[in-house]
Amino acid sequence: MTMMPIPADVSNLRVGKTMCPYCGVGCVLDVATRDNKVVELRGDPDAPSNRGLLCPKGALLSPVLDLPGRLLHPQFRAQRHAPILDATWDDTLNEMARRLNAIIEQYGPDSVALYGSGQLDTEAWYLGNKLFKGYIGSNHVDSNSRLCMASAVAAYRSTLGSDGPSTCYDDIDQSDCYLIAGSNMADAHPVLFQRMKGHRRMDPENVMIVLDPRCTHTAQAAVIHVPLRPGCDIAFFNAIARIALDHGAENRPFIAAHTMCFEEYGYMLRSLDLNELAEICGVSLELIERVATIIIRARGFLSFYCMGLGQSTVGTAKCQALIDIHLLLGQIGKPGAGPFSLTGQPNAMGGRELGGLAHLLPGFRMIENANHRREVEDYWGVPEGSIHPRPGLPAVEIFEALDSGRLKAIWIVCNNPLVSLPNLPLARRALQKAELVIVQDCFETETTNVADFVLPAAQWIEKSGTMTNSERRVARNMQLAEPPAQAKADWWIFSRVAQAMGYAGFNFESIEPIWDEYRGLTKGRPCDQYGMTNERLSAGTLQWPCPDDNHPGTPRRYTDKVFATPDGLARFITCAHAEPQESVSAAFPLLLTTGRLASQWHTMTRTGKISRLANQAAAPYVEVHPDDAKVHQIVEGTPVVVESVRGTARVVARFNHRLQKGTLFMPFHWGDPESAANNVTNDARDPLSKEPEFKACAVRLYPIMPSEVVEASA
Ligand SMILES: Nc1nc2c(c(=O)[nH]1)N[C@H]1C(S)=C(S)[C@@H](COP(=O)(O)OP(=O)(O)OC[C@H]3O[C@@H](n4cnc5c(=O)[nH]c(N)nc54)[C@H](O)[C@@H]3O)O[C@H]1N2
Ligand SMILES: Nc1nc2c(c(=O)[nH]1)N[C@H]1C(S)=C(S)[C@@H](COP(=O)(O)OP(=O)(O)OC[C@H]3O[C@@H](n4cnc5c(=O)[nH]c(N)nc54)[C@H](O)[C@@H]3O)O[C@H]1N2
Ligand code: SF4
Ligand SMILES: [Mo]
Repeated sequence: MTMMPIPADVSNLRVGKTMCPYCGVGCVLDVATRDNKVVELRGDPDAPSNRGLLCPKGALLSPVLDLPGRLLHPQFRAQRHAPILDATWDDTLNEMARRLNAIIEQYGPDSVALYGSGQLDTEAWYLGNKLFKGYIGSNHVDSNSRLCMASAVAAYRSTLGSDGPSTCYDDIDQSDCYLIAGSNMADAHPVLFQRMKGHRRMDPENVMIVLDPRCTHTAQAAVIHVPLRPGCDIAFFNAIARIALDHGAENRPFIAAHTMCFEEYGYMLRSLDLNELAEICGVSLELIERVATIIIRARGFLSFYCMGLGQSTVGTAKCQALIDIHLLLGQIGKPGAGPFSLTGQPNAMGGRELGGLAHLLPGFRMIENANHRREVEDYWGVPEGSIHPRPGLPAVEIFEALDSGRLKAIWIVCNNPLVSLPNLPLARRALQKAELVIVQDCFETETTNVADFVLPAAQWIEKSGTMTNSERRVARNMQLAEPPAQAKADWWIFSRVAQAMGYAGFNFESIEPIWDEYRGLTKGRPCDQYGMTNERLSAGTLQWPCPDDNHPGTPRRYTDKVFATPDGLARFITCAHAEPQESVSAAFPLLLTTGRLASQWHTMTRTGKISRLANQAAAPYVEVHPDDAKVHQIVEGTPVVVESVRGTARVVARFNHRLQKGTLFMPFHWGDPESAANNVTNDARDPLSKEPEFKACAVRLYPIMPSEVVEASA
């Protein structure tokens, strides 16, 4: 193990390992603190996920402990519109328990919801999920992962039988063909992208193909960029598969021995017209054929995908159509090959494992499955029937139900929905109408501003906890600083609220026994973490499945080609192209897509206050092609309105001649009610995954007249 250079003065020094709290790459850091200040920070050279590397967001974490706007005390309003006042934890816990219990008594358990996050550690999120599903009896427990990974989850389950990628980061070094589809890895998963670029320098044969309507930093580094029309991935994947069939490149022995439903898939592919598919995609058939030829010839075909596939009304089908190609070519369950969904948040994978979505229970169990409910009820020691047999409402529907009055109370944890949800006008109205809004965060946010209860949470190294990164690697974060003032770890808050509500089963004083309870529930499940004892996690990281104490962990799944379906066979799913739910019209002639910037993390509660990161993203803006700007009378650098049927965003116009004509791009980081991108975005959802269509909506664009600017700022 490489030791970190220790500062000369070692008095009061706390030294340890922790994960970066931002993206799902899961970089591990060596950190030293003194008196709750970071005195040393570097990427852990021994960590398999980052091998010492960090991106600027991770490298600039030190100031995070002292940023302004920190929540320091519990606060609550005596009634809905009374002023919010500081309170003690005792009073807050008692009053919150009393108000939650009163609502449950009056309207039933079905009237309360918990909205969690892929940024919560496993122990905390496990307790919140247990409290609501096992004790309160409400399955309205969902997460921002619904806005993010839900389509990938649904696609894995329907094709391979279980959620979670089959692949690992080491596959990067063994692949000769990367397809990056709907992911801007250069900005969103930078350390992984560095590793891919490094491998390509060593292996000139490796080809990197990027499928993205925009010419992103990722696309600029690729050998081939396919600038497809937004939303047309299924047509593209089906065209690749059809060309493979035409070349007789399908892997017959693999298909015969390890899959089902190939016939229907093959029949559909043969009924398609390649020229039509190319036209749908808006790229030449020659380009598609070139890509297909490279993929067919690859020894190891590795595909990476993220929100450009998932955040769509056909998000699940997009992911399925890509997995179909891997099954067609037998490019899965072997080194350097497989579909690799990139998780966005640091514990989005862990949140899925512990059942932090409205249709799930811990260990990838399903609410709808009576045996699964019974197993979990027995384990928790609650009476049969405690877990409601119907899945709860998914994220956006929770807010619709608050708006319609069906739900009365919401507890929002580690999440800033008044910036990150689509169709913000509806979300704002929903939280206005709710009878009780509880928000648990580390910082003041757009969402804490409207809360009845504000619960101050510890962040990052102010607590310990466990997280799973994109390659199923589980890591233990060490506490290396004390939370400020009254802030408390999320697991502590859940356990104390549950106790105040009168429930047994939540008497915890540290994370270790919570972890032990949780890992027992994964025993024998596809995401088995039973072998990951507290001792082993203190010494290093492990990849699931890891069924017993001596098991080394599993870098790659399905190497025996036995999939997680009941019969062990993977399923082809036949998918047809469909346009985004909203198409452009005379009134709304432009298509808006949204996404991220390298320097900012989501709603900017931390990265927006760290000057070296904030300087790179000064003000909210929309990117527009100069030709479209001319048509809509937009001058570069001037204020404009982006408007959809749902709302408007007032931002500055920036020209980008690389954008496809007819499309606009907005980063969604800024949450000011005037300028938030999500005032405009579409909350239409994929019918299978319930993930909303953040990546395409119809808008119009017009300049703000100078007189209006003066008025607005007066
Ligand atoms: N710097 C930074 N990094 C992050 C985050 C962050 O906020 N900031 N967030 C993390 C999280 S939670 C997530 S989920 C990930 C997201 O990571 P990504 O998904 O890589 O990021 P996005 O910018 O949302 O979208 C990716 C790309 O999808 C493209 N796209 C839009 N429509 C389509 C389409 O129809 N087809 C295809 N093929 N592409 C399309 C967009 O042009 C965009 O370049 O990033 C993680 N990493
Ligand atoms: N238009 C558009 N909208 C999008 C997307 C898009 O691509 N386009 N992407 C969507 C996706 S993929 C995602 S994942 C979401 C992300 O959306 P959110 O999760 O709502 O965004 P964050 O800013 O990460 O919010 C996390 C909050 O938790 C707080 N926090 C940090 N650490 C802790 C902790 O340890 N405990 C507690 N209690 N709080 C903590 C932070 O201060 C912050 O307020 O946005 C979605 N919204
Ligand atoms: S790549 Fe992701 S996990 Fe690694 S330092 Fe950057 S933001 Fe953190
Ligand atoms: Mo995400």
